[in-house]
This record gives sequence, C-alpha cells and structure tokens, in this order.
Amino acid sequence: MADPIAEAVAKHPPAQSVVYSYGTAGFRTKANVLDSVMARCGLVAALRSRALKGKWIGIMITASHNPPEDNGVKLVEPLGNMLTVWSTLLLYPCCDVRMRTRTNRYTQEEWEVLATEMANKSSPEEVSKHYRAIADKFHIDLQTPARVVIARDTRASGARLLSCVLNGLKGASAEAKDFGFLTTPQLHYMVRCLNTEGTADAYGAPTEKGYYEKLGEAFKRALHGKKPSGSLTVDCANGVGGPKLTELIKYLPPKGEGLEIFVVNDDVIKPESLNVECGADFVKTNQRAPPSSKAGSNDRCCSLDGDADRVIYYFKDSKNMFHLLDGDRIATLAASFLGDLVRQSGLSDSLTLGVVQTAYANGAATNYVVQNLKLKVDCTPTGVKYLHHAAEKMDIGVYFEANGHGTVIFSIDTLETIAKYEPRSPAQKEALDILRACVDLINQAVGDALSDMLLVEVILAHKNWGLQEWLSTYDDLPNRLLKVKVTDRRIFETTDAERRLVKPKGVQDDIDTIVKKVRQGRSFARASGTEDAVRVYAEAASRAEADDLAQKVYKIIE
Ligand code: 16G
Ligand code: ZN
Repeated sequence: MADPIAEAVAKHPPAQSVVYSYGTAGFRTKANVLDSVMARCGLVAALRSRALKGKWIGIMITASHNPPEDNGVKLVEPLGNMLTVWSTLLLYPCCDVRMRTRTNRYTQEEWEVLATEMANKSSPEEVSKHYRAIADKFHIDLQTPARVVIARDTRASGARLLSCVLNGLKGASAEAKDFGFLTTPQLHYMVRCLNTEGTADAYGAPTEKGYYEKLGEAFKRALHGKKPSGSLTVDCANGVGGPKLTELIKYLPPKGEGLEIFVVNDDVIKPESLNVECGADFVKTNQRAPPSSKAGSNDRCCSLDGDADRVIYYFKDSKNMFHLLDGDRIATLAASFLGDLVRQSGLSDSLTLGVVQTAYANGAATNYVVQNLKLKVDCTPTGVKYLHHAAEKMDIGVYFEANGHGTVIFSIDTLETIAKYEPRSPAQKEALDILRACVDLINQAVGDALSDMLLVEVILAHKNWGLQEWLSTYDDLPNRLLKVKVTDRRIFETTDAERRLVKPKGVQDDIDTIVKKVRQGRSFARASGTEDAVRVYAEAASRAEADDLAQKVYKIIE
C-alpha cells in the first residue's frame, strides 16, 4: 500500500552529513540544505495541529537577520506564540483561550526534540515510522483535521522551501493556508486570529488588511489627538518589512495630521541585499547607522530586521555622535508610560506591571526600572520564548531583549479588568481610553517591529519627547560584546539565566576574580544558541574598563 508520508519526504532527500537542530529560533542554516527539513516540519506541524484537535499551527519560513543565502523555519503555536512549555490553548476543540489546564503533556522541549528527531531521520520509511510513533505516543487521532498556515520572508530560496513544506503537508493530508510574503509577527497574528475567530477573545480579522486596519485604528486612538513631532526614517533591512510598512502607512493618519514616515532600504527586488549593511542587527552590532543613511542631525531613525520582529531607534546629535536606543530603552519607555496610564486610570490597586530582560540588559536599564519606576524585573535566558513565557506570568509584562525583540503582554484577567473598569473622572477616562488603545496597538502574539514602532511614536508624542529626551532618562553603562570561536560550545553550561557558568569547572571563579576589581563591573559568558561560539558580555563604569574586562574574560574562555 502506498505510504503518502514516505512518498512526500522522498521528494526531498536530506543533505549528506548535516545534523539539524531546532534551536532558539527554529531550524536555521544555509538554504540549500533545508529542503528535507521543510517537508518534515510540515509533518510535525500537522501532528501538532491534530494533537490540538485541529487548531491552526503556523509555519514561518525566514532566517531573520541572517545573510541572504540562509533560511530557516519555525513553528507557531495556536495563540501565536512559539512552541511553548504550557500552551494556554490545549487539547480542547473549542477556541476559548480562557480554558487553562495542566493536563497538557506536550512541553516545548518535547516538541522541539520531536522536530529535531524528524529532521535527522535518514530514510523516508524511518520518517514515516517516526510520524506514526509520535501519533501513538501522544494518542493523536490521525483522522482529526490538521490545519497549518504558512508565510515566508523575501529570501530567494523561500519559494522553493515553501513547496517542500506544502509537499509535507500534502503527505500528512493537512489543510494548508499560504499567506505568501508576511513579516514574522504578521504570521503570528494570523495564527492567533484564525484560532480565536468567532469567540469572545477574537483577536482580529485573519487577513493582511485586518492587521493594518487594527494597527492603524489603534494608533489613531492611542494618539488621542496628539501629533508626533518631526519625521521618522525607517530602515527596513531590504526585507519584507519594507513593502508591509508601505502598506501599513495607508492606514495611518495622513501626513500633516499624523506621522511622516520615510521608508528606506526597502529593496526586495534584489534579495541579495537583505540585511547587508543595514537593518537592526547591523546597527546594533556595529553601533552605527547604515552607511546609506542620509538622515540629518537629530533626525529620528529606526531599523527593522529582515523579518520585522525587531526594532531599534537611533540618531546622530549635532556633534555627529551616534546614539542608540535599543530594546532596553523601548522596555523602560513602555513600562514607564503604561505604568502611568494604569495609575491615572485608577487601576494600580488591581494591576501590577513587570519587566522581563535577559543578561544582556544594560545594568543602568535594570537599575532605572527598579529604582525609578519601582517595578519588578525578571531575568530569563536569551530567546524570545523564554521572555514571553516569563511575561505571561505578570498582569502586564513588558519584555524586550536588548537587540530589539519584544512586546508587552496583558494577561487574560488583566484584559478583562481593563475592559470592564468604570472610570470615576474624566481624567481616569482619558487614561483608560489610551490604555485600551495601547492594548490593541501592541501585538500580543509576539514582538512586532511595526507595532512596537507605532507604540514608541505614541509614547514620544504623549511625552512631547524627541530621541534626545528619551536618551536622557538614564546613562547606559559602557559595554562590550565579544565572540569567542570555540571547538565545542556544548561544554559551556550556565545557570542563573545564563549569568553564571557552571561548566567548565573553575571558569566562573576566574571571571568573578577579575570582575570584582572593576568599578560597576559585570560580565558573563554563554554559549550561542545559533552559532558555534561563546559570547562574552562586559560592562563597567568607563569605556576603557568595559573593553579591558571583556578582553580578560575573552582570554579565560579562549
Ligand atoms: C535568536 C533569538 C533571539 C536571540 C538570539 C540569540 C528568537 C526569535 N530569536 O535569534 O531572540 O537574541 O537568537 O542568539 O528567539 P545567540 O544565542 O547566538 O546569542
Ligand atoms: Zn527577526
């Protein structure tokens, strides 16, 4: 009898001697060795959907800020989050996101391991056997419908890899909905909309137009009559964010009444220019504007990455000095603004706000949140899924990685409190209206550069601030990030949210000894989740001390 699973994967044989691993952001490597992975991810997504009684699962084909010749794939859970530890929407056929249960046996690690195993099976027969073994192990009824929604960024390899995914889905008899080109956060948005359609928690219309309308309308409401000052130049990394931002602008208040946006580095016709000398990763890593930038002094600029899930702001001052406002800054800005709105609405007795960071957060940002904003800070390992998960435990969780990945999430109970609250004065009503608009403006599914950017613009407009005023809220500690090439990064094991090494033995003691001698010194070393390297971060009271500390820790690791 024909085996449609084996037949489907036989069309896409794996590359010789490549070992695949579902890492921090899914599978990601050179595009020319990904065909087999894509077809098999189709199978895993179909199983995951069936395990969740036919909920829509997302597949995003992207390699974010990686070079143009790379590509990758990640799976998106029903509420638009990543493969997660305790998904809120579990084994129930109804779409009520309120239904929480502890009966979910599927943990993130298990599904990541399943995906990794699937990707590394050598023959089509083994893949098919593994597919059935997973179904058996988790009591997945293979007759249950499976539904998968797919999108991709603008990489040249995307179309070919999409066809591999579609073959996998066909082999697994899954229904496929292909949205063509989308930003990663737009795909997350679609997944959440599709799974909540027609329920009390409907997230929005599952169309591109629905996304733009939701953001455009919320932006207008959140501005509440305020007008952003000046203009904003947006570097789109020559990625999918360019055309999508151009479309979004049509739904924003017209120039003159609203924000003037200049879209730059939006060339998606030449995919080889993706992320090259532009984009959020370039700007953050090199601490300078893209060489092509024509922005004048004090012009407000921001950069997205290749799939538009990261954003960072920057400007050059009148002395031509470059200043970066990264994810830490966006977190402090958003936390301070939302905290004020909660207080002004009269909700501070019922709602608390917290901030989630990683070890990379500048010590000055952490201090500012704790001492000035008087908010709780949680620290998690690197990777959006960890931050998102920690933020889910808060009433209002503001989470950002320094590199610009992040968003704000409101718990289900918080959403209800905000929706039902009766303001007791016109001032409370005004704050509440703005808070409600922010809830709609912020992409709750995942960090979204376009949505985060509009939120920053709303806050700056309300505070009547430019980037200089935003920057002056606190001074960053000088810091340095280094990459150490190592033969085996797996020997570096960390604890305490990657802030301390437990292995190799003795290395952390050596780091501690030098850190102690440095004013405001802090340093850590962690194995990269995306490449064969160990990253060393150091900060200190002065530039020279930070550089010196980083060098010394580099030597210890080397
Ligand atoms: C991935 C993560 C990013 C993290 C980076 C760290 C997602 C969507 N992306 O790109 O959040 O900052 O890895 O890379 O989670 P590293 O482990 O190589 O330092
Ligand atoms: Zn990205």
